[in-house]
Amino acid sequence: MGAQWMLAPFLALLLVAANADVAAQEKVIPVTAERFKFTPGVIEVKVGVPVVLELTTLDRKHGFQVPDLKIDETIEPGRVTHVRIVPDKAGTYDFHCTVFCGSGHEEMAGQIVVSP
Ligand SMILES: [Cu+2]
Repeated sequence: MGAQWMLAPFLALLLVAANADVAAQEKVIPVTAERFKFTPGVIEVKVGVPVVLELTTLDRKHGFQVPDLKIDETIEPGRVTHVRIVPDKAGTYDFHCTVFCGSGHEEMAGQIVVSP
């Protein structure tokens, strides 16, 4: 014991800072799901700019599917589902809930708009 133990807390701090830095480079877009909508309903991103969707639910289990981007996730209560997107083509991509959640389930949908 001695100098090594004194250094340990500093090393830990440096690692945390490094991780925060990496995360800060990617734009995080929080998206909430609830009966029977997603907020925001329109997610705007840009070609070539990676984003991380941070999906959470306010009530029960829902799904998040974007067929054209091959994304198919579930959103569980108490959990955060991360979806990383690197848009490579401009366009409008529809998404919808895939877990039946009640009378408005069919309308639970939105769009990812990728601009050039
Ligand atoms: Cu739903």
